[in-house]
Amino acid sequence: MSPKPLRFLSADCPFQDSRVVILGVPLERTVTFRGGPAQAPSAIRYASRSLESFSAISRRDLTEVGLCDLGDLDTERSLEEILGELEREVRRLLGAGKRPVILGGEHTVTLGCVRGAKDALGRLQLLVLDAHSDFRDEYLGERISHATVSRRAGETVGRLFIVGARSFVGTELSEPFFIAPAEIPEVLQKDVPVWLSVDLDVLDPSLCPGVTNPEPGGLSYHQVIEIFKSLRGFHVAGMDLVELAPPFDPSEVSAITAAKLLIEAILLFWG
Ligand SMILES: [Mn+2]
Repeated sequence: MSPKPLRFLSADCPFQDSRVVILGVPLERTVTFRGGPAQAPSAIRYASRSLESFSAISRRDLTEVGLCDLGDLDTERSLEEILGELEREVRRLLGAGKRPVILGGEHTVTLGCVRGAKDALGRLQLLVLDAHSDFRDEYLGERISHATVSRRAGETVGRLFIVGARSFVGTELSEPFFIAPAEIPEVLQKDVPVWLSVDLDVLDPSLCPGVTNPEPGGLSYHQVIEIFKSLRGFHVAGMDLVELAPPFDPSEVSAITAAKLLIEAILLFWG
């Protein structure tokens, strides 16, 4: 017998035939409040097994997408090496015509994603769903950190929009790229690929308490689904889903919510 690795629900398509490719990046390096993101990829895969592959929202089934799960990137090395390999992987996947779905890990993984995507696609716009602005230039002496990731990723991409933010530093609030969900179709360009970064703390902590930095006053599950729906008609090139901290939700509802959001996103964007 050969042992069966833990895979995301319905992710049994061989790589060469796949359209959507899941890659876990259990990165937990610059976390400052409370830990757990290293356990997130496995927790999301495990939680996905409790869900149906059919979506009542898009009326499509995950088994028909061509979903492949590559497992996890090796994170037993320097942050720079991890982000470098992630960048190469995202570039390789996009170059092969795949849609990468990256499971963090802390939010810093978005930086590797957008570097690879920008390289592969030339033009890129970044849409971040996050309770936090993550817009410091430096945090605890680090320029690359979960607390600076939107600034660094925005510098890479050039076009950045953040939805759901309710935790700011100083005068950031007046920055024009903090937008309301309804503004998404107006500000995104139809002819430029979109990278979508979903920090689970964009959801209200009553719905998803198992995150590294819970922030009250968040979006509902259905508001996030409406945001996904508003991206249909745009060219969503890939996405990441970050900051789940499984130890802080023993009910596992947070991991199930993460898995369910992934199913709906994959089917709405690429089903
Ligand atoms: Mn956040």
